[in-house]
Amino acid sequence: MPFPEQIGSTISSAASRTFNFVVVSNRLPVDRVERGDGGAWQHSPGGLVTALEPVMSSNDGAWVGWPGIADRDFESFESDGAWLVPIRLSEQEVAEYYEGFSNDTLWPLYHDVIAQPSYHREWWESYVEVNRRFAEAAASVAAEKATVWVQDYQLQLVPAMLRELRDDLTIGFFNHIPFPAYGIYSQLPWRRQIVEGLLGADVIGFQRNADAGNFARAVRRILGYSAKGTIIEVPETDDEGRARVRTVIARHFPISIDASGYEKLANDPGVQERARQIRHELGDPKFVMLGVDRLDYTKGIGHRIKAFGELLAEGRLSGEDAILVQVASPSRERVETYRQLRDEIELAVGRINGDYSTIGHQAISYLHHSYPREEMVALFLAADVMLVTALRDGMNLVAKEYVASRVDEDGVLVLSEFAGAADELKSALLINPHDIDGLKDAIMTAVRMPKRDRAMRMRALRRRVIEHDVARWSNTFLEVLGRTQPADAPAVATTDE
Ligand code: GDG
Repeated sequence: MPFPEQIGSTISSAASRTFNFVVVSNRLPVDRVERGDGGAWQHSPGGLVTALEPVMSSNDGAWVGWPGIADRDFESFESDGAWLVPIRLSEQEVAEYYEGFSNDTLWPLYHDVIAQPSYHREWWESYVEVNRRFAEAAASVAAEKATVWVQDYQLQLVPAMLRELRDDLTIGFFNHIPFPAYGIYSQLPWRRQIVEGLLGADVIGFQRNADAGNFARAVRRILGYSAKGTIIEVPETDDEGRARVRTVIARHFPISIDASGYEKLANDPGVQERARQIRHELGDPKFVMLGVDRLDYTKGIGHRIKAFGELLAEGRLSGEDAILVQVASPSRERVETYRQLRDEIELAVGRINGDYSTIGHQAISYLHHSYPREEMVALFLAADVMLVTALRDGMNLVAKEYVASRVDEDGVLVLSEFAGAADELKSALLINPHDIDGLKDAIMTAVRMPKRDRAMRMRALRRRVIEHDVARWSNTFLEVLGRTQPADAPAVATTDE
C-alpha cells in the first residue's frame, strides 16, 4: 500500500478541511520511518487499523494520531481515503505520557495489577497535556455536528475535553483493554478525573459486559451518579444555569477481526504450502503447539512455557513428538518491566531447550520477531494446538485469528477464561492459566482429542467469529452512537458486513 511523501500542494489547500467522521487514537494507521534517503510512511498493520479502515473509507473521515516518531512536525495529508492528522509528541512526552502513564501506570492497573503500576505526578501532568493536544486537534478537523470516535486507554480524558471545546459533537469512546474492579481501580490517584474524562462521551464501549459493569460501579462510587443497566445519568447545567441530565451509554461491544480476510489467506495454496513447509522444517513432529503474542506480561507466556516444560519433564509429552512454537513480537522495549519479562522468558526457554532439545530437534522454537500476516496464517494452519493463556486480556484477537484461519475445521484452541474472547468462544478448551496442572491437562486433552470432536468444536467457534466480525463490531458501535445524535446531524455510514 503506497503512502505518499508530504504532498505540498494538496496540504495547503486542504489545511482547513473538516470532516463528519473523526477517529482519534494514540497511533496513526501509518508510522513515519526515517531512512538514509529521507523518510517514508509505512502502513502499521495493527488490529485497530484493520478494524477502522473500512469505516474510514466509507466515510471520507479524518484520523488524528501520533506517527510514532518524537519531536517531528508533519502536515496533515491524505492516505487511502482518510485524512491523517499527525500529532507531535516530544521525546519527554513519549517517556512520560506514553511509556510512563499509559504503559507503566494504566496498563498494569487495568490488567489487575499483574505488574505493579507506577504512580508519578509528572507522568499524569504529561498525560493531561497530551490528551488536551489530541482533543484540540480533533476539535479543529471535526465538522459541525460531526461524530468523533476516540480509541483506548491512552486518551481517556479526550471525550470530556472535546465536549468542553465542541458541545455540538457526538462523541464515542472504545476501551480496548479491561476496566478493572473498583477495589483495584480505586488505587489510581486520578480515578475521579479519568471517570469524568470518559463521561464526556455519549457512548462508552468496553470489550466485556463485566468491564462495563466495573465502570458503572466506579461512576456510582466516585461520583454518586445513577448508573442502571447501560444508562448513566450525568447531571449538568445548561447555558442558563438550569439543571439537566445528560445520558451516557456504557456497554460492551466485543471487538473482532476481518474474518473473511483471514479465510482468504488460509485458502491460498501458497499459504497452505508454507504451512506444510513449516511443519517439515520443525522436523515433522506429531504435535505442533503455538503461541503468538506481543511480549507482554499480561499474556501468560511464562505460564504456558512452564506447563509445556513440566509435560516434557514428566514424559507425558516427548521432546521428539512435540514442539512449542512461540512467536513473541517485540513490544515496549524501553519499559523496564518488559525488559525483565524478556529476560525471564528467555531464561525459561533456554533451560527447557537445554534439557529437552536434541541436535536435530528443538523443544521450543522461540521467535522474537514480527512476521507478515501470510506467515502468521501459515503458522496457524501448521499448529495442532493454539495456546492463548493470557492472565488478563481485553479481547485477544489472536484466538479469533486462529479460528478464522482454520478453514480445514481442524486444530484445538486452548483459551484463558481471563481473555475477553472466552465470553464468545465457549467451544474452546477454557482454562485458568494460574492452575498449571489444569493447563497441562487441557494441553493433553487437546493433543488426544479425536478428529471428530476437534471438527465439531472448531465449526462452532468458526460460526461465532465469522458472524461476529469486525464490520459488525464497528457497525454496532456506530449505530448505537448514531441513535444519540441530534436529528439534523450528519449520519455516519456503516460498512458492508
Ligand atoms: C489490545 C488488547 C484486544 C502479533 N504479533 C504479530 C502480529 N500480531 C498481531 C496479532 C493480533 C494483534 O497483533 C494483537 O492483538 P491482541 O488482541 O492479541 O493483543 P493486544 O496487542 O494486546 O491488543 C487486546 C486488542 O487490543 C483489540 O481491541 O483484543 O485484548 O490488549 O492481530 O495477530 N501480527 C503480525 N506479525 C506478528 O509478528 N502480522
